[in-house]
Amino acid sequence: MNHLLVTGGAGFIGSNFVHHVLGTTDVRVTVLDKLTYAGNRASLDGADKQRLRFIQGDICDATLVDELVASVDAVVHYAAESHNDNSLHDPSPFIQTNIGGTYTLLEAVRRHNVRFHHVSTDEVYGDLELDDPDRFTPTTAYNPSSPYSASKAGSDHLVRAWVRSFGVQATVSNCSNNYGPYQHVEKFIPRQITNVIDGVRPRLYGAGLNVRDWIHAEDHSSAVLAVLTHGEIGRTYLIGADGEMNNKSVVEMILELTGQPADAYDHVTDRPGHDLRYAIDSSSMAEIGWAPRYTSFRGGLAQTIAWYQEHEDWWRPQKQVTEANYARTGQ
Ligand code: NAD
Ligand code: TDX
Repeated sequence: MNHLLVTGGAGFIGSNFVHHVLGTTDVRVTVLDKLTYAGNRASLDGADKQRLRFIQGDICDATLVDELVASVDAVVHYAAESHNDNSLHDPSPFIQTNIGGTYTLLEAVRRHNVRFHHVSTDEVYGDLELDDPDRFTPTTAYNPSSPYSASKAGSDHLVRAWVRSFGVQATVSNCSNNYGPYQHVEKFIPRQITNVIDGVRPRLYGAGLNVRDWIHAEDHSSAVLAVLTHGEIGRTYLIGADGEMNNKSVVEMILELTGQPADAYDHVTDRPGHDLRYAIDSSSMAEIGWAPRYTSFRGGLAQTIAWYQEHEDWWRPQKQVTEANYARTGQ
């Protein structure tokens, strides 16, 4: 593989992946990104300009997608509307981009017989009880809760159908919650870190007992590259790093690492339909020789806090509008 098309490469996980690929391989990368509110061209600053081409455009634009897909060896598909809370207020762009955009890409890779990797989420499986000994596996039944997770589930099903019906050379990965640099301040961890920087108390939805299975975005990137190079066509891989923690504990750790009192947070209105717990069995990744490098969540979180403290110019322009949106729902 010499040349990758990375959709959503100016978003959080996509930009981490582009830096990872350019930093660890000789591969050339073309990024296709619409630069929605969630995309930021500055997230690609510092990347090797000789091997990176940036195209601002929509994955639903069939003509543009066809032209770009025809020029690469493989597509890694990150572009999506990604925030659950937004999907509860206006599901429409989630259906357009996550389902319509994935369909447009699948038709192009089918025409040009190009390898495709679809990046998805563990949220397609719904949620687990707090005391359930089980974790999600590649055979867990789909049971999405929100418009976001339902649209990602729909896109996963399209990929599987295009593999089976048309022989498209595709793999799928479903990953747990990511944290790390370049994550939009609407998301849980960067929202709380930047609140603390601004002297505002962190906001926990409901009792804060919901559990997420945290993985550093750098580990997600190495995992996707491993699936792209060693994955079996047609298979689904579950990516996780044994990082289960409830939201209250995460907030308390942020407060502790920033020298604040451990109880300096507020409980706010819960998210409707809020998934209780996600947990990933990542043995499908061990099979292809992948393991996470960030085995200490505390260490990765401390590094992430430092990144936000040092990159205020990157997140500051988004902060006020994001908080104004949350204020409308009392969150
Ligand atoms: P993000 O919202 O930070 O970035 C999404 C990117 O896609 C943005 O740059 C945006 O401009 C771009 N985009 C949106 N609509 C587009 C369109 N129509 N055409 C072209 N570009 C478009 O999202 P993220 O958190 O980086 O998530 C990336 C992918 O990883 C998504 O598919 C998401 O479902 C998946 N995922 C995310 C997580 C997580 O914890 N954030 C976990 C598992 C899987
Ligand atoms: O202010 C907050 N307070 C709070 O308690 C916010 C923004 C969130 N939360 C809670 C809700 C969740 O239980 O924190 C948890 C994490 O919330 P999000 O960052 O919105 O992530 P989540 O809904 O779990 O989804 C994320 O992981 C899976 C990504 O946004 C998805 O794109 C990915 O598929």
